[in-house]
Amino acid sequence: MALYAFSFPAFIKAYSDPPKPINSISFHYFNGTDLLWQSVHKLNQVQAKKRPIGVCASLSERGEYHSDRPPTPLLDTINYPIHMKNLSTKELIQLANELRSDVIFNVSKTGGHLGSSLGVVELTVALHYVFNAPQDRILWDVGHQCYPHKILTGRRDRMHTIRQTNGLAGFTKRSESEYDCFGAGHSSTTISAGLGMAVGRDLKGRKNKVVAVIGDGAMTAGQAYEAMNNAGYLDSDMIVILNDNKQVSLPTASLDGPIPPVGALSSALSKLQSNRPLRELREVAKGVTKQIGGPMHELAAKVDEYARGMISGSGSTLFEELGLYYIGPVDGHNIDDLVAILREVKSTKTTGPVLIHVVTEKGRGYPYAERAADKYHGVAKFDPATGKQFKASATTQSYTTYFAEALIAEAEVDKDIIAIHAAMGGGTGLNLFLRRFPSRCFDVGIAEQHAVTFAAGLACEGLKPFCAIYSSFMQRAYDQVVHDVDLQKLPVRFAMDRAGLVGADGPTHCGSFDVTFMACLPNMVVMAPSDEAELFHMVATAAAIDDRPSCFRYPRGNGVGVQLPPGKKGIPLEVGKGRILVEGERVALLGYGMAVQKCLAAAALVEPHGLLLTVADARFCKPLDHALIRSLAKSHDILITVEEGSIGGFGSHVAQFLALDGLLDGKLMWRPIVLPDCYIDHGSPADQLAQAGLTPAHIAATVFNLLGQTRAALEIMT
Ligand SMILES: Cc1ncc(C[n+]2csc(CCOP(=O)(O)OP(=O)(O)O)c2C)c(N)n1
Repeated sequence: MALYAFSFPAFIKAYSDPPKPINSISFHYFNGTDLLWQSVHKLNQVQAKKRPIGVCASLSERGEYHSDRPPTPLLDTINYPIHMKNLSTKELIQLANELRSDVIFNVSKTGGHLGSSLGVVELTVALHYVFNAPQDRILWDVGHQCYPHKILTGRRDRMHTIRQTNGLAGFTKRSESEYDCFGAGHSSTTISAGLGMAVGRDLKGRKNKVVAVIGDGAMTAGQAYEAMNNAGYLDSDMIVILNDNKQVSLPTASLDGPIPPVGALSSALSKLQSNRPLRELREVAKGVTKQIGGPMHELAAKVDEYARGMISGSGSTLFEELGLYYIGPVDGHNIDDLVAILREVKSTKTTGPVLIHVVTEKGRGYPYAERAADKYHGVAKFDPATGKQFKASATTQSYTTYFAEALIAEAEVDKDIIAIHAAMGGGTGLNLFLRRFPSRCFDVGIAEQHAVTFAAGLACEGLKPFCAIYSSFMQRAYDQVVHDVDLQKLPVRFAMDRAGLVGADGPTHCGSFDVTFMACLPNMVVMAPSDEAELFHMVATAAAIDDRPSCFRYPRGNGVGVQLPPGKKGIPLEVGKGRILVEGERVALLGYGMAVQKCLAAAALVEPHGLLLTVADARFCKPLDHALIRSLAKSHDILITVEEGSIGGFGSHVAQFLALDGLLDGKLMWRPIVLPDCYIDHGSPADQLAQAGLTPAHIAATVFNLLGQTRAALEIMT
């Protein structure tokens, strides 16, 4: 780390240089001529378009929003960052305003992540103005705030397809654009990846910059600290931008309005912003800078204020302790300041890792988002003029809500039940639990690993922890599940929401692997409800299992409409016992979890063909119901297992048992239907199911094929 990074002469030189004309952008670190050619081509494009002079103010600037597409005369001339390079500060501000209007209009038509994108509009403009992506690497943590970045990097004309089948992804995605230098969806990865890129650059002898933008929420995860610790040690040049908007957890954490951000980091950041002695120090720095005199002094003061404001003394920050040079806090909506700081950091040689603390407001510039408790973090389609979202009304509640209700019912009668989530109070439904039992609900921040071991500790003390973590986020805490929970046979209960395909969020959020990675653990009870009533019973079952860990998975979406148990209180199931739902002949469909519903629908599809199928609900993957499987295998010619999970899950456990029990040595035909061995892109749930081959029609076609009725199989698929 080099604390001389902001020496005055360097600064004055950097700032007294006029903005570089486009044709002087340095290409010396380009690989080959392709990129150079592309950039020259883009340059020609922008020169060919005449930029309107005195363009009218955007709606965003005037604070007005209409249902129609807003005028964006300046943004219309910008297809790639290179088209921005000659803009004045005033034009950059206008560009930001138009960009904001464009994001709002686009998201109003598609739904998606809005609040976080609005918060980084100015930052995105400043970054793409100062740095030269894609050669300079700009990484967006989580990637949910990248809509302005997508618009400025050649994807504006496809923003109306975002999160839809065959459309743009809702997060950054390497295969989508060279400007998305790192794919995301799960949080807190950018400092690690950025550091890898910085070290890779050094090893290859390149000179490009690496900028990782990470939110204060994402900064709560251990990986971010692991990366900063290593960055401070390796001392490679990279820039970390901490986007501090005071929302650490998803804003739905509480039903009763905003709550203070969880975690000590957040209060430390607040202190950094309000610390009086440090403010005075900055004033001193400003005074010193003024002695330079001349027209530059005000700008110099501004930069120096930021650059020196937090330096050392008793104000040495956590980041500096870790070896990052801290600059901040910077107003993240002030383009002038952002550009000045970024330019300065960019032009300084060998700084080591630098952290720029940028303060922004989530939902910024869209009054409806700013006012909303959730800042319109994720929205359905809406009318930009009124902010009113068009949410489809449903006759049943989400599985998430049923889970919360079931857990509340258990907690009413068992004071030892504790709920834990990792910054996902709304997503897991535990905001409902928090309201009922404020002292028994823990939001640990985006820290799934910690959540699991924290739960293990609670279990050691005789409490009954329920860890509610999305299936895909559970991946991050796997060693904790194995080493801290399963190995010690601690009764931690894992409620895994968003199991199976998840639609618009795509493969990063798809819950494909949980059955596979949970059911291979020796002590774990692994179960999956086939409907919402079963979910109530499985919550009760998990509460009752107090001598070993247990888990259950349930999907995104709403219940199927079955009757709920009396008093909405589940009854513990016999562990390891499945059930037969329909008695048929020749063919048995053995479903796991929600796939049971598809088995029932498939049975209904083949019934008109004179086939009555047996449909069974396995309920448990571990322990398996050996008696049920043996009986199905012996009394049917064909046994098909169906699950919305990866290879290696329920079907594999059934196959293992069938083989060892000798049941595959005779006439039985066994077929597994699982998710295909590939990642399924974002899209509508129906499209995803079809792509996965997991619709009732696919199951029915499998039955027909195995029975030799190939024409019927073809017909049912058309
Ligand atoms: C590992 C992981 N856990 C949980 C989430 C869900 N999640 C998405 S955004 C978010 C909050 C991120 O906060 P922050 O980084 O401050 O960004 P902001 O939304 O405030 O802009 C969370 C918890 C995730 N993406 N990844």
